[in-house]
Amino acid sequence: MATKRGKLIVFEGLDRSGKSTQCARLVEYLRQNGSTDVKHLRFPDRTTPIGQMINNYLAGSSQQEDHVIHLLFSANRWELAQTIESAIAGGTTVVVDRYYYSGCVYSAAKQNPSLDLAWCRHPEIGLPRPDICLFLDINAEDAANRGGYGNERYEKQDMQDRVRGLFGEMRIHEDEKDDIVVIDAGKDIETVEKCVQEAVRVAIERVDSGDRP
Ligand code: Z5A
Ligand code: MG
Repeated sequence: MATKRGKLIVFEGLDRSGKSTQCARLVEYLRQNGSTDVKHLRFPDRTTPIGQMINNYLAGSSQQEDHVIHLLFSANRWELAQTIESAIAGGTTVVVDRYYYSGCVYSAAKQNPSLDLAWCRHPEIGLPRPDICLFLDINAEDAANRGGYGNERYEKQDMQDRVRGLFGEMRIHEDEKDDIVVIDAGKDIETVEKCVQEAVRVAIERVDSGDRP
């Protein structure tokens, strides 16, 4: 029998929505209960030379022009595109903490007139398409209850408010809406985890039954 292809599962959402927490839990769950290998990635991948430039920018120790840093974030995904494709083709499921959705909304939130969502989406075209993007949705009050922001460049309230609005636009966009499942991330960690597992189960079945190429 032919090996089933792996799936590409993406976590997205605002800061402190619980992406890294749920990503790690899902990887563990799939490793224990799934029948495939699982690869865990996160973007930005700060370990590559491009990722180190991004890290320095986020930490505030270097400056980058808005379009340049946008393209570096995108390049950081393209660096791993072939790895993701090969893993999936070989039957390994890939779980990713942030993807091009973050890439688009954080850049567009800067309000640079020549850096709107459409411009930001362009360099991401052709990246492996997620089988599901789990959007962890949290309101401002619940997010605030999870503690203050860190010291990185985008961790400011006005930026986060614009990011929230742009994520809202992206979630309903014609090109994205079929891939996105919204999860109420304001619930406790275990409840969110169960919702994630159920949404992933449905997505995996859809791929395996041929409903999604
Ligand atoms: N960025 C960009 O501009 N362009 C791009 O292309 C990409 C990213 C990919 C760094 O990202 C920055 O890069 C980010 C976007 C920009 N800027 N900002 N702002 P990052 O992924 O490295 O950011 P992070 O440090 O991982 O933080 P985060 O993603 O904001 O957090 P999170 O992963 O969503 O949350 P968490 O670490 O899982 O949980 C946060 C806390 O809440 C923690 O104490 C948990 O224990 C707690 N938690 C989690 N879930 C719950 C529930 N359900 N209830 C109560 N408490 C909870
Ligand atoms: Mg995180």
